[in-house]
Amino acid sequence: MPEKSESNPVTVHLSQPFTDQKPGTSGLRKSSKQFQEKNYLESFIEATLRTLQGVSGGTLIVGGDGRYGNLRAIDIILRMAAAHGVSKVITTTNGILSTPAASNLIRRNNAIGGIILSASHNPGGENGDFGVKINADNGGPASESLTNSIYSCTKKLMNYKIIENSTISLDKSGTYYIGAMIIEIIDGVDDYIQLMQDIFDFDRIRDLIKDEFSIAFDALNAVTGPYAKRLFEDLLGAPNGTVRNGIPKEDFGGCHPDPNLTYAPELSNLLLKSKSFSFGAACDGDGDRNMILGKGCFVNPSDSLAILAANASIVPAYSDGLFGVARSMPTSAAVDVVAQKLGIDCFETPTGWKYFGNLLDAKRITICGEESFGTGSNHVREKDGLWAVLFWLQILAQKRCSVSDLMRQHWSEYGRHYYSRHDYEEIPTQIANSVYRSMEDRLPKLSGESFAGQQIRFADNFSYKDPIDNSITQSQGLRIVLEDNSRVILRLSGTGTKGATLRVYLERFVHSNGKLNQDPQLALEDLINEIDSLAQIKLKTGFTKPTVIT
Ligand code: VG1
Ligand code: CO
Repeated sequence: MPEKSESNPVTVHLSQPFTDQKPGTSGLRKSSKQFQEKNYLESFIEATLRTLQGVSGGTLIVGGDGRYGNLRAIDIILRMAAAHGVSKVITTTNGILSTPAASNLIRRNNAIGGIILSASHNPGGENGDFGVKINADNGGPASESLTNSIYSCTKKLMNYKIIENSTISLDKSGTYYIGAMIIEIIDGVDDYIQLMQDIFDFDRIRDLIKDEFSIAFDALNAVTGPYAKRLFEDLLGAPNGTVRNGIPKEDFGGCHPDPNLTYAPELSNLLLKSKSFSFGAACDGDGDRNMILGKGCFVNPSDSLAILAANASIVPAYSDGLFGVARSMPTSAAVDVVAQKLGIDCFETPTGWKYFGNLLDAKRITICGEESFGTGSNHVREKDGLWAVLFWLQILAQKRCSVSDLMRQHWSEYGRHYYSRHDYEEIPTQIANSVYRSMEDRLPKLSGESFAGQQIRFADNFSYKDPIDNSITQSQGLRIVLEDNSRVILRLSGTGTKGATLRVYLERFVHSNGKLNQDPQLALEDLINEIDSLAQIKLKTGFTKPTVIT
């Protein structure tokens, strides 16, 4: 084992503090170019290490989704962590660590937190995006108060501490030192696979796959490739080649690692057009999102959450029942109906996984999810793409039916929440703000007005009171709710890096005895048209149609 080295930290002085570093969704997400700028990453890491509790003497988890900038960032973080007296950093071979796997490592090792290098579903590479996600000691995304404290720190930061040390190669596992700090390089896949084996019945899934149930998984050249190969091909007996685009690449092979019908066209065509497989799935850049497809059938993420909740007793880890469930506000109420039938609580939170943390920690919920292809449970404190895929396979292994049959059975029992999200990406920020603000201004006057042939029951800007710590979060999205509980919601994205992204969420419930097999765009057509004429989205933005329709 290499000896402890004698290295003293050096202090690097900055000519001015950074101002452009307001962290968004639990971290900092900017262009790769911005992160390559002198002292930029270092300043944010310094502020993080000054703000996190227990840094001196603590253990930290570090890894990323393999995108351009990952290895450089890990090198800098290791040397800065050593300068700040961290006692141990656990990182992974080649720096590959998915977000849910990082969450698991934080929890298993009683770490003070984690630093995950990823801009999630944003494209990577020199011309793409990079990001630093900060996770707390419960394994979940940093709370708003933590990111705000980090931000305040960056604003007055005039220097940072780092140890000059040659770069430690992450090629293979082993133990190293920088100064007195231990660096443990482990295989980032092992602990995660173990966790999945503790939750699911692998034998049953293996039997399903053996019986000519064909699956295709698309890792989109991002972090889940090595995890998926181990799971599906090595352990569950799926043939070689089941995992497509399975080697993480720095630029994700030029693709946009966002698992939806627009950005995962190869897989979508295989399942929806040529109908070549019984089951298809994809995950995003850092492995926390999932898209589920059946032969000729796309599963809307809001429906996916409802189906997981309704069938949770099939999975060994949840066979004793669920404490409760939660969904983000724009997610459809399909899971609410399931919760009602199960007689458990259903919570409605703002967008972003961090809002589920308190409910999970307090054992008020077991399963939760978002319409943005995110589902997860109390096994970690992040959404978990591969966990969701295994959950689906476990249900299908038990029910032995097709994905589309399962969907139909679900709707005929619970009714169907027709749902769609329309994204308008890269709108000039000023225009997006003006669309949003003018709608916000009109909200108080909308109650009682007519909208798509109904009366508006209420219109507001969603605010949330956390049931555990009573903290209040305001302005989380404009909602228009109609008499029959149909909803139209408008939000501005917090994760984009170019211009602004406007999201329009549309939902309408149809009872189990109603029309259950329409195309969602048709079932929602009047809501789609009405919100466009009310908010004048196309007129003001010049877009003729949304960039992405889910
Ligand atoms: C989006 C999603 C949100 C998700 C967030 C982080 O945020 O809508 O549901 O939690 O991304 O996902 P926004 O503000 O762009 O709508 V990930 O996969 O980047 O951690
Ligand atoms: Co992600």
